[in-house]
Amino acid sequence: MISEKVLKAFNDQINEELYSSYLYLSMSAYFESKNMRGFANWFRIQSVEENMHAMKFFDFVNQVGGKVTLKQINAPKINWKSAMEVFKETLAHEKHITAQIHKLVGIANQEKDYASQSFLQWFVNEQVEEEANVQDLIYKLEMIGDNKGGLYMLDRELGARATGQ
Ligand code: OFO
Repeated sequence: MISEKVLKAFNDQINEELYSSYLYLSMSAYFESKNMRGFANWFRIQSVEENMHAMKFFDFVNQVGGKVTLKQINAPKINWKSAMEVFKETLAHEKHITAQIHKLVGIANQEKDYASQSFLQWFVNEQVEEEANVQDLIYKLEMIGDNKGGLYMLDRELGARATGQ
């Protein structure tokens, strides 16, 4: 049985993950409006993955006998100045999520909740990968600078991303 403290923190995290999904979908819409379909594809898949993260918490809470309580999802930002700005905000957002996951681990430790500690390890590892992937794309965008050909090539690369990558 999950403690009230862990349950509240996990329900809050479901909202964080759903907001992440909404934010990345908004970024996808922004790139669609700029006809940058590869970038739009990358963020659309990112959005689906965040929804899956929310569902992992959803399923876990149910499995351990807790009650999922959904809350309002805040409206995301809708406009950015450049692809670089989008990715810098994505990295900042992922760092925020990493900090939240680490807080959850701390709460699970305090509560001596071993099942939740084990469950959260997947997210700890996932965050390392997510931050590294976004940082890598920022380095590529830095290299590209104002070179439109480079941006076109990156758009093609991101267009090839399929679910689960
Ligand atoms: Fe982008 O990460 Fe969820 O947890």
